[in-house]
Amino acid sequence: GTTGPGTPLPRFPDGFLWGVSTSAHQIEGAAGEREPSVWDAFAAEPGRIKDGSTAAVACDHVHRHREDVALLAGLGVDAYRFSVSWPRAGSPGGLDFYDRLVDDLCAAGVRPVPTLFHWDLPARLDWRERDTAARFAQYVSTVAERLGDRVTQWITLNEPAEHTLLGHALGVHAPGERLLFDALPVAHHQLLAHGLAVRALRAAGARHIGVANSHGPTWPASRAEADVAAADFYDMLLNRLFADPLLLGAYPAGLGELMPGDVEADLRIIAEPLDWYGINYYAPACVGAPQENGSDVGGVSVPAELPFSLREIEGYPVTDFGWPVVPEGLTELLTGFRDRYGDRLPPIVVTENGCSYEGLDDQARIAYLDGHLRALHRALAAGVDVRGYFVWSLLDNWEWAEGYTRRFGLVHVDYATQRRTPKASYAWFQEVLRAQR
Ligand code: GBH
Repeated sequence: GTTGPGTPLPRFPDGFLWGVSTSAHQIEGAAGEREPSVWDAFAAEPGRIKDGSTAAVACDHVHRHREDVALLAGLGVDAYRFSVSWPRAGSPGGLDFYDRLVDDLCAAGVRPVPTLFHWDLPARLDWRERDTAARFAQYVSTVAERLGDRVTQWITLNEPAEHTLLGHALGVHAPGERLLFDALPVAHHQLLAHGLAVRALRAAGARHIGVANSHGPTWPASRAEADVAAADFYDMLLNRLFADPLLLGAYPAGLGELMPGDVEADLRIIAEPLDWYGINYYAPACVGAPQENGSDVGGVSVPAELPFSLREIEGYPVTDFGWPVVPEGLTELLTGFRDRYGDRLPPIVVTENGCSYEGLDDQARIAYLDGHLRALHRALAAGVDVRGYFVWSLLDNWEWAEGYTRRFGLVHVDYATQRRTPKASYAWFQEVLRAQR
């Protein structure tokens, strides 16, 4: 054939940014050296985490970051997307760790790309409170003052959509609230926090500011009117609710009225211009009308009282997590974004893409990444301005409610010994990067 892992990938544009991603709570450990986050409290509740584990140690990255930076340098990536833990940054000496990490990355020739919030809210705070947005901006200023002399590229939030849906509406992530539609203020406050953070970063002289939003095409379960309507509703909640305010300065019709505060004034803050727009893509969602018993797909159970249900996507291979492998969904997503947002859309960076498979000889991960890079290239060929691609993830890590049972890394981690072993996919990606130079 002419495609697939056997044939070389097409050439990506000069200056295309190649990277890998992680997040603080999932790799850092050293939980005793920071204040508690909502995830510490959540994981301590029996039955919340599949294997009963916590992220207290995780990959012990805080004490092993030198080794992990060496893995990044060996891989040959241009950039490393990590997150700053707000609970650590707020603890005495907490920013010293990021200071060292950034120094080590710069010394290794790897561009640091910090995300300022990746779900690990300090346990004393609550996104239902408007004030959390202002506190976030203060924390962001502190980080920018400390790291801004070496960090040029920033990400405000990771996936406020998933944090709202999974953490506050459905209760399968921290803080474990099941507010259903009463979770909408949580979305608004995160978006407001994003806008205030953009202002704080600009005030500190930052350029190259973006966000990392979770997006995917929404496929209706059938052509039946009820399924099409449910899919459109889901698309509004997961995609447009988070992209429209940032890119168009408006909520999708009907949602603004449900948000707290002076929404028009807030939207002017939320729509602060961005230098680039980050998209995390894993798979499309297949959505149909509500079902009598709700739905349970891909680790997310949706109760019957919501006006949609998630369905399995048939006819595609699935990862160990059960998520379908649909590379063309990435092309569809990227071209769809260009079509919807037109010249309001800044350059796109794919800030996460990856899959969970067991094993060191992870040919299925190679096939997944290869297929998605070709799909991204098709979007480039169709004229979408995509400037970079980050694999999720550098290391196997603590996969939230799934604990240590899902392995997304290019590098295997033996949690008993903390030994890191590069997988076949690490060598493959290294070769891809070499060939693109
Ligand atoms: C990201 O969330 C997170 O940013 C990251 O921390 C996490 O480790 C990583 O992904 C892997 O989970 O409909 O069956 O195809 C991703 C949120 C929610 C995206 C479920 C994919 C599809 C499930 N994901 N979704 S399915």
